[in-house]
Amino acid sequence: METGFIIEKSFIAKENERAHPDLERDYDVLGEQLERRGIAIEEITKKVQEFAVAVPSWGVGTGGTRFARFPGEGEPRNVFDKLVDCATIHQLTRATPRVALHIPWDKPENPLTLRQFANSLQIGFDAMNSNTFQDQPGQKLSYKFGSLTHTDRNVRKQAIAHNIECIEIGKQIGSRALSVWVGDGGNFPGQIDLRSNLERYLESVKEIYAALPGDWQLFIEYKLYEPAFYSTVINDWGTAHHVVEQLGPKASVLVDLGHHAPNVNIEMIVSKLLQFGRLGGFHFNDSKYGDDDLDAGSIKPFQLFLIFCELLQDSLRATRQTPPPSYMIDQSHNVTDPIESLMNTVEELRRAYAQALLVDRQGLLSDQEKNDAIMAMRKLKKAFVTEVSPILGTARHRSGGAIDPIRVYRESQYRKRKGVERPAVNTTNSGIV
Ligand SMILES: [Mn+2]
Repeated sequence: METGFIIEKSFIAKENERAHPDLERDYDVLGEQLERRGIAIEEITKKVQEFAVAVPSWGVGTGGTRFARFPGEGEPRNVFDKLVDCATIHQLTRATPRVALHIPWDKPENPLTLRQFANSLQIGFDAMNSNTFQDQPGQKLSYKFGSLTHTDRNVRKQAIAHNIECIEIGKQIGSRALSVWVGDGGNFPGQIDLRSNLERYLESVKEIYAALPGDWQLFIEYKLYEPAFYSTVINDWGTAHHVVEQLGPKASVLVDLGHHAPNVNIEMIVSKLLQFGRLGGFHFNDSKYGDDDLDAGSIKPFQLFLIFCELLQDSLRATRQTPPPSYMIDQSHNVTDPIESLMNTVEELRRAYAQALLVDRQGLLSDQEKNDAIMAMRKLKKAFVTEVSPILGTARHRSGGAIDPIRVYRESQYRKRKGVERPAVNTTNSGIV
């Protein structure tokens, strides 16, 4: 399998040489400022270097809306092309060593060939994502009126079998988790008996759980609405929590940041799921109105920071959740170059994490004990407004990545070259439409 154009290490090194003197100065100044606050910058940088997040294979193609999709230049035509794009993101950011696959969009003819190809690119695989929210060509029964919850047992059986197939493929490529999200629900009051709908779901998902290998995790993703506009079977974290409790220790709740009503306090949900030991992981993205799937931190960076504060707080506890939550991105890119958007998101996630690391925890605890609301809030704000970019650039540089990934990506002409290598095809199934 050919990779086509790949950005040379020497090219990144040359670009870094140009950016390094300024970065070093900024890093030294920030180091001094943090030292006055009793924070060792080196420790923060090391932790940031270790922060990793999985990229979604479906995120490297241009997405679309209910209205249209505007394909970009040099889009990946198949799963191999997608892996090359994902590996490029990891090469420049050094933060995305794993790719989450979506079946059947990425269904490999030979999983072992795919695994070897990924190995050659020095990336691995994250969670498998099943799809029973659309019909595939040649599929026997339709999911128009549901999948795992369908009133017809044969449709449910087909959807269960598909999820088990995802596990089987995942086992061969080295994945350790299955994420299940269903679009099942109703558009009209009365269309669905809400209670028996959830009962059927539980019956189905128990069969999937039974097929899960011992060292695998099952992530249950909830969503308030869409594609169904009136009711959804797993509509919120409470329902998802009930489901994972029914299933067993290998099941946990997946929080997709876009799957809530506007203004919901997501950091509070995160705190609770951690407390219950049931936070499986995240699908990071951002939104203004609904499940907009915009780049993380683009609309509500403070919320993202507060979520990382909760994650960090749990990780410091003796009773912290094990295993720790999995970090994944789930975005759709309609007006940007998907590779740039994903690198932008990776940077914003590391930024929120670095800012959370700067919170004066002892001071905050003491403010909380004294019920000093204003000082407690100001401690969070102080960490949030710290410009941590020099830490992010230094972390990438030390790990062999680019100081400025988007700049290096643009300078390399990667997209243009892929445009030549990958003539547009009409059958692309990348992106969520
Ligand atoms: Mn998601």
